[in-house]
Amino acid sequence: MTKNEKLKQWVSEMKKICTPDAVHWCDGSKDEYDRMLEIMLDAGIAMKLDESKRPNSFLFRSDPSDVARVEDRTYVASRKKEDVGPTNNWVEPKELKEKMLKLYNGCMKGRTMYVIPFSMGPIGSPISKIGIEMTDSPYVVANMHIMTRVGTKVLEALGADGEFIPCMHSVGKPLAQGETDNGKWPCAPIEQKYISHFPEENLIWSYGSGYGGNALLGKKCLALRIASVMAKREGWMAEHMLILRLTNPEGRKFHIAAAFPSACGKTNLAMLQPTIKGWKCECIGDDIAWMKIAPDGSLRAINPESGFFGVAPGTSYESNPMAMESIRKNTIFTNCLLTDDNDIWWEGIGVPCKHGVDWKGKEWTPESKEKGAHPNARFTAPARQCPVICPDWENPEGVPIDIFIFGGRRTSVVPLVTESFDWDHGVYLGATAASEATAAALDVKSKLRRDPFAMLPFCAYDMGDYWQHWFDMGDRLGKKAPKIFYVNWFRKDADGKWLWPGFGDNSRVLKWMCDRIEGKAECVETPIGRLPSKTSLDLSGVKVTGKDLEELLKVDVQAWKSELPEIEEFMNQFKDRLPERMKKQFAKMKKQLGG
Ligand code: SAT
Ligand code: MN
Repeated sequence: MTKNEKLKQWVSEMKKICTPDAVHWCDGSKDEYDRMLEIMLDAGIAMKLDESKRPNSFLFRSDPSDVARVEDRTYVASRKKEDVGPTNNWVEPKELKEKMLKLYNGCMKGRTMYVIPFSMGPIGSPISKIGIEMTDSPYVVANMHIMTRVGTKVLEALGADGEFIPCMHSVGKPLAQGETDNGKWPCAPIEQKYISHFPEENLIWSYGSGYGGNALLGKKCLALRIASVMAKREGWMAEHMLILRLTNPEGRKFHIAAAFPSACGKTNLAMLQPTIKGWKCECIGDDIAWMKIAPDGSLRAINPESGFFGVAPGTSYESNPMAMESIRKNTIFTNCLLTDDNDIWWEGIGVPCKHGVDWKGKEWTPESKEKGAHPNARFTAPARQCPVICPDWENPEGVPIDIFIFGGRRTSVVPLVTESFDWDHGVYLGATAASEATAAALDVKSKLRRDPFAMLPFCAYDMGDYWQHWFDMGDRLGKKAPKIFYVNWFRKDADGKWLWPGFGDNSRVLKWMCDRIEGKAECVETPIGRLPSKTSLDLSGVKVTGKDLEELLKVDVQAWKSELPEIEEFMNQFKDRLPERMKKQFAKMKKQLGG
């Protein structure tokens, strides 16, 4: 238990509303984790995988309606509508609470309410924050054990009057007397799902979904949405970024933070193994970066998480061997296919599967019309299991960021890599980032989606104000500001063939960035930014033809020009919150493209 009166009061208040059969304070022990899985095995919603192939690992099948984040059921409630801007679903806080309280009323009947004290970031780091999640889902407890630092040690750090971020969660499926889940993943129908944020009081209320970012509230809800507002208020940065360390043959360390929309190969890049001699790459985080300006003026980053919640399909020993190694044991799989020998499988895992049970629980063969694994099937694995986890990944001081990368999945137009002219231009590149659709969000259908800083679904205040925050951070960082680059690994030629080998060979592009910082690599000035000169990219030992390279580094001025009206329209939606400096960047770009 805790000495924190505010916490005690909140727990007893929610207990009265949700009426669980019992309350359990999570201690974060291995015993507790094992008990959660036992409960779910008994309820028939977890399956134990073969112990010799996949030690201590389990498979879950969610309800087919509960497989991803639901952006149109995600709300940001603030007193003034204009504070959330046009990219968030606004609701008046009182109205939303009234609606949700009706749902929370008695919602935990027949279940246990778990109180999960968790730390985002190493306990005691000046950049970390404490959250408390209350949930009726043992699946959430087990996943939070992996994804965050959970338990008694967090309550100790919180003390009697420490600050915490309350995160309320229920799957929204009370049980009648004697009823059990009986093999059915509990959740509420879509129109009853609410993923709600109250940034003015640092509060999260989630109802009706048991899956991923809707339910593991430390991740997208706290570490991005609530943290984005806190960061703006307090002068730091909460970003949707992987963090990695690249060490060159001379032993100089570079730290890179990179933002890509979900399912753009971010986890692959985070665990990249360089194909160039003498370069070493280590992973610090694969999804979120929290960054503060240190007393020495450098920008220091931590990974607030302690696990990977990665997209399974497409992950293989070829695309991401380090992720494959990370999930060999102690891993929770969700919505993967179950093989006949009790292991998991998914499309793109790199080995064939002749027969199994698909993510919906139906018999599956390669002839089946439907996919064996859901495209957004996931693994939850402890970060420490990654063979290339950086020895400094839990350093409470964080690592100093040298380079920011933005990017997206574009089969045309956008070249392999672009260096920004300066900080403001880099902010423009981040703000205009775009990608072709992802499977991580249920309800996003359009083909090309502008996703500024990969934060579109996660920035819980006006996007224009967020861009201004980036400009302000640049001013404060001055000469110590990281250099900003834009990449696109996904270019295809006219026949639909990939132009760039990707994966480990992406290290060649990262090397160019590091060499640019050291003044060792040449560039050519183009209207859209600085690109590698033909000979400055290290292509030793890789098969990229001269023609393909030319295409990868081509700036098609007409194509760029033709995207300007759409960019302008996108920016204009932020009206008077659109920073003057962003308007200036747009005007400059237009002029440079001769438009
Ligand atoms: O399900 S999550 O929102 O946590 C994963 C993702 O969208 O990247
Ligand atoms: Mn993500």
